[in-house]
Amino acid sequence: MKDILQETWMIEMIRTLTNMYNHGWDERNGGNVSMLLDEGQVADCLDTGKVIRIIPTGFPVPALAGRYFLVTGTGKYFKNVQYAPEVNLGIVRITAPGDEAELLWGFSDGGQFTSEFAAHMMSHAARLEVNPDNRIYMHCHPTNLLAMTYVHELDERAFTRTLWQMCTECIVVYPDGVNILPCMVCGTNQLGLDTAEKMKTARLVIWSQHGLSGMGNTLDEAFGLIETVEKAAEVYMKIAGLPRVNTISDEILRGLAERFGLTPKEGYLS
Ligand code: 2HA
Ligand code: ZN
Repeated sequence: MKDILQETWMIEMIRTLTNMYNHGWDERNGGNVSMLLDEGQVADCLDTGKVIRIIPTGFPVPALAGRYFLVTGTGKYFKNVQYAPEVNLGIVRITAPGDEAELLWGFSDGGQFTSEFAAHMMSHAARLEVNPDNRIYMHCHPTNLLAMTYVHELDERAFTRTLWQMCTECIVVYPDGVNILPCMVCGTNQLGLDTAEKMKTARLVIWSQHGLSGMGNTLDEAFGLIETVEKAAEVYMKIAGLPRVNTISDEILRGLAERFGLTPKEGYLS
């Protein structure tokens, strides 16, 4: 058996969570991340027949039956993960009806997965249908993006266009734009269902007055999406109260997309 704490994916998860904390995106117990693992990755380090305990999920996701996830714990602080990964993280396998999770490693203080597990699992199931290579769901509370949801209209097209106009990199990194949900009670199955629906058409979903979730094939991809949105939101918050003299034209935005062989969200450029 290999040492699970020395596996590349585990090291990358811990470094990414630490980095998210250091970016100020995950105050206190804010934020949560899950990573879909192959059975082989888990079996290299753990006896997959040895279930520590069963944790009910409170919703069925039959599409994920038998799938393995490394996920952050509820109430846990990202800043502490690097010092105690086995307390703050867990590896679970979704059971056949998809409404329970078998704990195989971690949450060693008796804890359980994030309160946003519904949004994670439902979004993984939805996103895998459009992209079978998706592995990551990442949620956090970036300051400028949050601020922007208080002062910018929440129309998805308008919000996306504003972000795209904040630096030339944006349309290249997220040509599908950002989808937006209104302010809702967090940790609910309804928020999970609505987030999953929004994740079918974009890899970024804003929860107004709460935060941002990104999905991707790798931790770097999900992190990079969030980082690029947050940079744009920071520029917006610096200029929002000032007279706007210049902008990035739709012609340039279209040119950027063409240059990188990308298709911007239909109808978002005029
Ligand atoms: O895990 O971020 O959305 C704490 C949260 C809830
Ligand atoms: Zn949150």
